[in-house]
Amino acid sequence: MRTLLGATILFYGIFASVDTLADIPADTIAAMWLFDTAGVVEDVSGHQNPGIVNGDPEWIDGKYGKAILFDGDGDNVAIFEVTGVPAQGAITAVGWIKYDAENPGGVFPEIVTITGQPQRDDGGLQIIFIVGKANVGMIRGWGLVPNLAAITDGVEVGDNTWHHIATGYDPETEESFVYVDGARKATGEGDYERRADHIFLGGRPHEDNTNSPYAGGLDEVAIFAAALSQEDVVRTMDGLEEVLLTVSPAGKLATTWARLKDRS
Ligand SMILES: [Ca+2]
Ligand SMILES: [Ca+2]
Repeated sequence: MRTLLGATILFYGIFASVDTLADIPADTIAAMWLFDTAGVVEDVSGHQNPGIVNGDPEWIDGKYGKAILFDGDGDNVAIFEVTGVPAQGAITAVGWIKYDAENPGGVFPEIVTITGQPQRDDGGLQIIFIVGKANVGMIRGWGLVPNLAAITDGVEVGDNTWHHIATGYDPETEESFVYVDGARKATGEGDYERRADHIFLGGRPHEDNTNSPYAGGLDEVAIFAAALSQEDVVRTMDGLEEVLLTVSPAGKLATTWARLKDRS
């Protein structure tokens, strides 16, 4: 009987620790765009980071609900005067991408870009971008001081099906990281301190821009002021709305409001 009781305590102990590992604190959700309403890019995180839609992106069937489809020619989403997204310390960006490696857009298509100004030479930072038409990575301090990078090598993501990407930086290990479909595929070293004034989705909207346009689908993008564990990354793959409903009363209000507006 004593042995059975011990086993029971051990059993619950294991479950409790797994549950703790998978916790995403609500106050670390800095921005969340679900793309479920055509023509509109709302931030359902509870922060005020709505997107301005430039060009003529389409809304397609997404991984969850609808998704935005950039054509690589003048399409992007601009978020100005960003609130809640850290310029230093822990950060993670997640999102679902769907693109054809034969036509990903520009030379270095950027999917989620966090920066000071739209131009690259102010020491802006980029999170989630495509390298060599098929690999994904993240880099910070683009331009004169590219002091942090993690890029996958030989990971197939350009097969025109949905893939989940998570990139970020963990100050405790001083490592940047890239997860593809829930598995860690690249790690980089280094620290960073950059600006987080604006965010661009699908490339940056400045003139003569041939490098950064992204051609492809994008769904369920969120930025966390935290270095998500692998368990947390996997959890976001089950749907961001579920994450939001579970952890954030403010987010719950925001999504409810968005749905009410959809009906009207
Ligand atoms: Ca969606
Ligand atoms: Ca276009």
